Amino acid sequence: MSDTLSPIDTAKFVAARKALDYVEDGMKLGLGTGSTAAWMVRLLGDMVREEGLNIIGVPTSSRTAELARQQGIRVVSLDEAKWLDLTIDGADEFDPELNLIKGGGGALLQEKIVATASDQMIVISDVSKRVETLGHFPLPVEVIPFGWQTTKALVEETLVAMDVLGQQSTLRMSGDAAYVSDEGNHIIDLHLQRIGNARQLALVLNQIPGVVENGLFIDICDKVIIGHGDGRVTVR
Ligand code: ABF
Repeated sequence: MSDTLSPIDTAKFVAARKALDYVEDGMKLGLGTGSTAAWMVRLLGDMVREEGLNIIGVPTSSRTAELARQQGIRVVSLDEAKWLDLTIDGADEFDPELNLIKGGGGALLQEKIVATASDQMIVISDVSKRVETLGHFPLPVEVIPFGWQTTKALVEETLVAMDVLGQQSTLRMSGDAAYVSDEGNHIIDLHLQRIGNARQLALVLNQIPGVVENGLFIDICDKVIIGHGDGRVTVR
């Protein structure tokens, strides 16, 4: 199947396929969001249908919930599942310590809650997302709509106080309107270029009233499966 794909899609596909080596019958799985995670959900659906695996899936977005149901995967809420064996999700960037930026797809809040409620989190990624230092990809911050401009200003002030490079921030749009997440919130993207102390920034951002969550995933990811355009896979 990967023969007909572009190099980038081949990389995503092979990473997603490799992740299924870690799936066992009877597992409760967190199902990520994004194009790489969508490959994983489709391939998991094949496994469930062909091998009769008993898998319970907790999706990280309404998009993934719909796809998983279409694939015949049993979908339950996190509250029903309570705790998960494994979450498999994509990312926007990962560094050598396996810290991540996530949320480019707008689902960071549910993604972080689900990954944190899992014994293990595996990220599936094409090789282009590997970086030495996080921050080139804009860092998403989910904020409640009430007073979002004030929250945005406070976030910018905080970045200045922390001396984080490139303090520009933008409200994420969907056409002419502000993007609205599955939880009814907006997203502010921080264009930082380089995040020197991601752990500290993640903590400080979440102290600002109006901020619900940020896209820095620190000490959450256990393993990254990296797909390459030539079909090779490496595991970190
Ligand atoms: C989700 O989808 C996100 O956290 C990340 O923003 C995005 C990655 O998308 P893709 O797999 O399409 O590159 O995993």
